[in-house]
Amino acid sequence: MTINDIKHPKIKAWVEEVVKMCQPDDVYVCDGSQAEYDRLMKKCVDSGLATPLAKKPNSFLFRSLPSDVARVENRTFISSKTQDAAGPTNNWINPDELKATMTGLYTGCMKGRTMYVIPFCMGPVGSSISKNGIELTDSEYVVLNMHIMTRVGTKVLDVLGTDGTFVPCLHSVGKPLAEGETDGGIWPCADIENKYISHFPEERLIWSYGSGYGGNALLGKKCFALRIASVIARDEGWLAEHMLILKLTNPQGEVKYITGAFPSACGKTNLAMLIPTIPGWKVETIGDDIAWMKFGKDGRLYAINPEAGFFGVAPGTSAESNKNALISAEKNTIFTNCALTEDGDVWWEQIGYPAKGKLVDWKGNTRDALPKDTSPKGEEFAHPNARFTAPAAQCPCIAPEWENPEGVPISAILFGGRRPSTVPLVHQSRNWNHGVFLGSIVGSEITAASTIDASQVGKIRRDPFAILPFCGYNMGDYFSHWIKLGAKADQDKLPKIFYVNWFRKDDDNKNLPGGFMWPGYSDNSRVLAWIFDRCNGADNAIDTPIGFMPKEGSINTDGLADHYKKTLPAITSVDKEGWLKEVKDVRENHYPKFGSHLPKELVECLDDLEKRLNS
Ligand code: OXD
Ligand code: MN
Repeated sequence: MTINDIKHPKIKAWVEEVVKMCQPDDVYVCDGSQAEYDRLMKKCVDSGLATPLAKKPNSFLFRSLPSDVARVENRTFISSKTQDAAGPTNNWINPDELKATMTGLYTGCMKGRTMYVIPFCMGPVGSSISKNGIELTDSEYVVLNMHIMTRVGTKVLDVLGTDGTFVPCLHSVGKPLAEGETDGGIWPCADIENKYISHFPEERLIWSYGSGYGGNALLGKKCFALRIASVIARDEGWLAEHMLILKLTNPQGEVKYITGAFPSACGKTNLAMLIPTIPGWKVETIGDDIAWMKFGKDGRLYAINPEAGFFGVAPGTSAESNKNALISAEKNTIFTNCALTEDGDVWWEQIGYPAKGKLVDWKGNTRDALPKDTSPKGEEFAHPNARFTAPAAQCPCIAPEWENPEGVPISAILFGGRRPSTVPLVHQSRNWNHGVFLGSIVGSEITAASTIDASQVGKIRRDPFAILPFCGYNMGDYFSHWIKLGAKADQDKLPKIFYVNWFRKDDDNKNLPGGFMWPGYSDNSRVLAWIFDRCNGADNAIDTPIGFMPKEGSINTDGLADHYKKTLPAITSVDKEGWLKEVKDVRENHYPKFGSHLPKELVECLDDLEKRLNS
């Protein structure tokens, strides 16, 4: 297809305007077909950017440059008209100034390359909750990943017709080619100071320049489905959240749907695909990263997964931690920055077995494999943020209704983070506003492993609702939006809200692997079962100063290792001293950041918590 086949005058005009600015050699409109995918992948293989994997059908390995391996939060901007609208937790540049800078960078930036027009849909095509976008990019890698992560092609242009609404998403790797020059098999991108991941919320516009990696470049994901969608959701009265969606079935065959917000690298994908240890229970997956939720006519909150694939972190994914993710990535998968084995497979740290012979590491160097399945920090064979891009439909535990255009009704919302102390295994909020309070204080403790600054160790890095890097507007207003939606809703029909913590530690207890007081992974099903029963009004909780907590004996411990049965009382009781410190930290260090935008309801919850702890 060419530009002239586009029947939507606004899309056509925008594409023409970008062509003038970026000056690509060619323009190609994506149809979303398998033939198109195969052709572009062949182009990447022929140019040396991708390596076919003999051991995994139709799967390929890409290696990026060491300077382009992850999202770049310090180069990510919410360029609303005022800085106040972006809030205290986003980087802000005046939109006129940012556009002028980026127009300079974009001018001629696609010389020597093809510009691809990717019509894509977030959510099932045609669903009333779904939204359409058009990404313009000069990266074949982006087109290939978008094919897996979103619904791409002619069908989207058909739905858009001549005047449908779309979010314009402009992307360039920022590496024009001179006459006759090629990439020579080297991942194209710009230097860090020229990378810009920019959002113009009032215009619902995304401009990304200089990075080819993940969330910086696959603009449907964090940029559209979270940063821009959160603004649209605020204006239209729904929720765009950094949440997994899972389906939980009890031994009697009753079903409940649960969403969960956890900061990056807290095991969201693992929880979404969990294989329960307790007999008769089943977890199926609707989504592993993003949930769009709207109230249905029946007053319940319904969620869809706007994505069509998983962009999962590879290191740490093993048969033990997430067998279903491994099976999802057995074929038709793109691997990025994983290590390559001699027999044409991928390998990464903590895959569950040591590699043999020689490995090509993520930087392209051939080295002898180590006898262990882990490597010293800094010498990893796979980059710690190496990824697999796999079609969701390949997941063995994908729920049959995962593409239901109406979404699924949500019974419970979970919040969690890595908290080695204070926060118990599970507690339930007293009501919706108290749940919003719990979401607002989510965070992870800084450990010696995550900082070189010893004075920071033990402090909490707050990531409210796990959406801090992904909210397109002022986080104080975001809290108010949650409170307002709850106030308008039928209280009995609202999801119940829980705070879970799989990461309590006792480093002195030698029986505990890694010092963790709870085994996590599949055993988290024991907590999910308790939550399920709570949603049915079971008499399985006690009222405590911090909320409802499991009654003694109400968490199923059949088959749980004895040393975890011994730690269970400690992680299911209230650490009063710890919580008083928490209150102080929230009051002095966290809430003041939001100034006058902080809703008074949250301060009331904080005061109430302190009062209960002291009574
Ligand atoms: C992700 C993230 O990549 O949250 O999903 O960082
Ligand atoms: Mn995420």
